[in-house]
Amino acid sequence: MKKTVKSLTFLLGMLIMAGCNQSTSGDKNGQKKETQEVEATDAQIDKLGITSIDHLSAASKRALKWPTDLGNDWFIEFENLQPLKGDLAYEEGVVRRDPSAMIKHDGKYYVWYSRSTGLTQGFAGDIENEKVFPWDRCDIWYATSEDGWTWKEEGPAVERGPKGSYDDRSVFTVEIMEHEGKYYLSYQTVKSPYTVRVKNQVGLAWADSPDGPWTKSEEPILSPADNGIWKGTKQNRFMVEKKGDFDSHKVHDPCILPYNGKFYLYYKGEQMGEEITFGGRQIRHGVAIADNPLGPYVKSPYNPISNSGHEICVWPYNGGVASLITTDGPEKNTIQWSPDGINFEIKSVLKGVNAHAIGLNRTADTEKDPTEILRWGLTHVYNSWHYQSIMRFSSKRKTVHAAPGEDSSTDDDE
Ligand code: AAL
Repeated sequence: MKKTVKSLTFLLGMLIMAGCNQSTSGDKNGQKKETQEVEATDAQIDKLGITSIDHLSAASKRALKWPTDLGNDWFIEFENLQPLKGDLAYEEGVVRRDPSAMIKHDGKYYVWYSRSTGLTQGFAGDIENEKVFPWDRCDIWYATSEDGWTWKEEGPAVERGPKGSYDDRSVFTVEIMEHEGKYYLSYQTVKSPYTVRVKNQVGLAWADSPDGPWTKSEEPILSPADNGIWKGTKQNRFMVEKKGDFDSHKVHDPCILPYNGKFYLYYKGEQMGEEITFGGRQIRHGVAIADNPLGPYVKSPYNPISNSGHEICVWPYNGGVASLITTDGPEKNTIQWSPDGINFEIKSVLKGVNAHAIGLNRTADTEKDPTEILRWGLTHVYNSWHYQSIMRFSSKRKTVHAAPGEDSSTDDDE
């Protein structure tokens, strides 16, 4: 049975509105009053453990808006990270980070990643000759493995371009797409000098074999929105006249998925004048869509398609696209799913995500379980600010919370 509850709330300042059929009026003290009708079934009230439907707290009103058909199908826990063996074991003096997804070819897993050497000096010194970030002065290298544990570093796949080209300073944070027997690497690019206001773009390279040789796009395939305006000329990325779109400064973490006969390039946007909000850094995701893997990629008018997140981690599931949202924003540590690759809703809220910059295992059977692709894969850790190494993550489904020896069945077999 559905119950309708009328509650009168006095409002001061900002109000998070819950329920439907709301009407607001002012009273003689100048306070705002709101009469709201909240609909709830007996089963919902029982499940949520609500004491009195006539006295709904703000939290209970929010809880009553949660979808009623959500189980724990998308709820997982990440396990401890494990080090890799062979050439991808941690090596002092070398940065190996931001692994791509893994694909399998001739019985071997393949992974691509950002690789550089040497200390990071930051922005205070001689940026023309020094290294400003661990991901500065990178090339894209690749490695292969039979078991996903012991890796052989095969060498560079895509290197920085000649002086003056859009990718002359760093090529990094790469993803792989295999489609109809061809291979596509999408990656971030920076042109020298690497100032804090430098725009970051996305490049593409393609090959007939995962071992290359790779042909690079002559121009970037994606660039930041050009509607932000810096304030002054000081190298300060927080000072703006106008922020512009969510991706007015950087387009990052590209990942192309073949989807619905088209190619969906998911990416992270960074905005000029980035702020720290109540959920942390102001980071959001967008998508650009092409008819052909080589582009042109056209940004969706629905961007941004997330209000949180960091590195892109997306996979196909049940005719739609799933996305693990980590690190930044009020919806971090959630798994979301969209039926159309654009309109994402939260499916689970995780305790934490012990894996960043995830390289998914694209050989997983994504339809077996919504989170099957997260059972194991690659990630990176900061061994120090200067050096990072690639690690292996794993996760498991969590469906019950029981003490050792406790009967956790829900069938009444007495
Ligand atoms: C990562 C990614 C991008 C950034 C840097 C290297 O977390 O978002 O790749 O540029 O950090």
